[in-house]
Amino acid sequence: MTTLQEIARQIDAILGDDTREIASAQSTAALEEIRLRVLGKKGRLSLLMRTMKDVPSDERPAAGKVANEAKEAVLRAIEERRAQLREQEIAHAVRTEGVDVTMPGIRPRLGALHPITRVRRRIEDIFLAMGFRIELGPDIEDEHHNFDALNFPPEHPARDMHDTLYLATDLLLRTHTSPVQIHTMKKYAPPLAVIAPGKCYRSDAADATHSPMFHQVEGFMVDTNIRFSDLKGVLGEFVHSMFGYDTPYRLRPSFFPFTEPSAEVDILFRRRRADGQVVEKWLEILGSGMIHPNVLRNCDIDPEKYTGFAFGMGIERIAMLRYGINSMYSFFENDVRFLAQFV
Ligand code: 2U9
Repeated sequence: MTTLQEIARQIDAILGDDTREIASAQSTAALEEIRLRVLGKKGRLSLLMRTMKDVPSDERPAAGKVANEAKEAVLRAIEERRAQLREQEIAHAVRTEGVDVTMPGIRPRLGALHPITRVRRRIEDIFLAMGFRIELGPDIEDEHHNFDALNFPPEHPARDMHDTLYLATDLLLRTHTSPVQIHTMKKYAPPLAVIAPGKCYRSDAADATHSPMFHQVEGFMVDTNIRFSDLKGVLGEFVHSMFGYDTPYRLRPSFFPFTEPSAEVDILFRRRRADGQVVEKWLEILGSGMIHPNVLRNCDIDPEKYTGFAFGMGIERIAMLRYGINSMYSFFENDVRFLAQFV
């Protein structure tokens, strides 16, 4: 016969031994071992619970209560110790892994936009402000969109393999962004005011002023009554926004197959030499003209009803003038010492 007294004595022994062991356990694994030894299937307390049926029935409720309280006490002690151990582990990690949350961070090196991207966006902003919109097109074109529709005669030297990169018969890398404007005029009816920025390709060896891949922004405006004075007004506003309102510019007669009459735009460029003397020079920055009637016709626009002007510029050239860069190589070498100056 087991008595309440006997149960209570055994529980005292369990609590005495095990809570001491729990309090001094050195790891969570050791804690788990103790828990199993006491509360596991064959644990001391579990075995004791099984002797309850031998306790006289009038003492059984009290014996059960004592046993349950003992179980709670053991679990509480384990949880307490587990929390202590966790805190110690963190304190130890902070000490040995040398994490000092008060230390200043390492400043990451900032990336920056490529100077060609910066200048392209600046050009885009100026024309967007004047009501133009942006159209893009593929880098690969056919002869019709790159040459024929633009009024290039069949024997024009630009069509030569020496000047144009052909991928196959009648498949080439566009030599200017003009094909975008052909696509646009065929797709939409006037009035139109569009710029076409993008990459262009020519069969040129790389040197300080040439690159087989370069960037252009071309643009055009077509409506009833578009006149040469509209061309001059728009391009004058562009020159002033880009290079400053005190920059003198001039239009000089020129020739392009796709415009008639044609004009090149020069700006008066001022530069202070190392010896302090200011030198002034007229520099060509873009080409322009009234769109040739043949080009309008090729896009199913009636040249008797509509007129328009067009212009084109090399982004590299504008960037070189704006930043005082003297070689095209700088744009494509990707030397971080050069690029980091534009952050
Ligand atoms: C269409 C009709 C007309 C675009 C134009 C120029 C003059 C020009 C050069 C500047 C330097 C190319 O990058 S560069 O080598 N461009 O001089 N471009 S008028 O005229 C067009 C375009 C499309 C349908």
